[in-house]
Amino acid sequence: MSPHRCGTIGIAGRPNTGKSSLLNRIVGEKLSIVSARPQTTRHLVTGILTRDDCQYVFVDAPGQQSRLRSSFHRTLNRRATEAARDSDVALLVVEAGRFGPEDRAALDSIPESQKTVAAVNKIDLLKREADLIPFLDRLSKTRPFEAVVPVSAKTGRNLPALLRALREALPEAPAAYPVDQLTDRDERFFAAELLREKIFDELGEELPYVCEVLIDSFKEEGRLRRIEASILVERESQKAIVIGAGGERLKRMATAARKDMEKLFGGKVYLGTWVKVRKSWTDDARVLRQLGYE
Ligand SMILES: Nc1nc2c(ncn2[C@@H]2O[C@H](COP(=O)(O)OP(=O)(O)OP(=O)(O)O)[C@@H](O)[C@H]2O)c(=O)[nH]1
Ligand SMILES: [Mg+2]
Repeated sequence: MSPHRCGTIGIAGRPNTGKSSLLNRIVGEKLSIVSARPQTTRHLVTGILTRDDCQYVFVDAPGQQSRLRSSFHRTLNRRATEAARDSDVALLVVEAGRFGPEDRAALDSIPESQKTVAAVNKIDLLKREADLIPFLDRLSKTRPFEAVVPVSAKTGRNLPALLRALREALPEAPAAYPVDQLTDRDERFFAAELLREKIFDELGEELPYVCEVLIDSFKEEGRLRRIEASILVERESQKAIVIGAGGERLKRMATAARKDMEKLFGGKVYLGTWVKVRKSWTDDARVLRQLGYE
């Protein structure tokens, strides 16, 4: 029998390549929030896949970016690089047919000595499959990857090949987590994240980046989870936009978030939401600490 392997896989790549989508697809649960906008992920989120011969401990991370420079965004960039650096294997996620300066910067943040597997995601979007081969060739020349694997997080295509390649690169070790454990984050964390995802879905270009979610209270009453959450914004004008005319937008976001929470937690949820102004929280050390960014 082949030896049991176990280790951490730090996911890296520029924003929006589908890192979180890939993690969710692999573990089969929506653990890491996804949006069409870049810079959705802000925290390190662990997702664990346990197989007979291997336990894969994935760590999703924020995409590396250079546009925003507040102390909050600098913290995100630090997180983007530490996951890949501190893991047994780095998993670089790029988009099929695209390898630009931001991808290059993400790759360069992974030390040369680190074992790295490249996943070429979104192959379902390729118009001509034939274009893939030269792209894989070019990517292979940028670094001696352990493997370069084309995949689609959306359709699930070729994920078994990616898992095989990752397993090969992981150390021989017994499982580090119980077989039924999916993550190291608690329900409180996912409650905040799922509400934050709806902010990305609902709000225009800039607003999601100055919004944060704080869980003020999380109580289990029998089979009901009673959750009170605050959405932080930086200005009164932003608060009005988040709430929307007659409170419609806030209500829509809260309903969508509650439904996702009920699915993930497997039980009824009551969700109360407030919008609060915290001036310049993206540069306020006290608020950042409270949010877990320091
Ligand atoms: N067509 C297609 N779309 C995908 C695929 N994977 C991800 N997406 C979409 O790409 C967008 C970004 O996905 P995310 O998973 O949030 O990307 P990310 O790399 O985690 O982004 P950040 O957290 O911002 O760094 C979303 O709109 C996804 O639905 C894929 O395989 N095919
Ligand atoms: Mg993400």
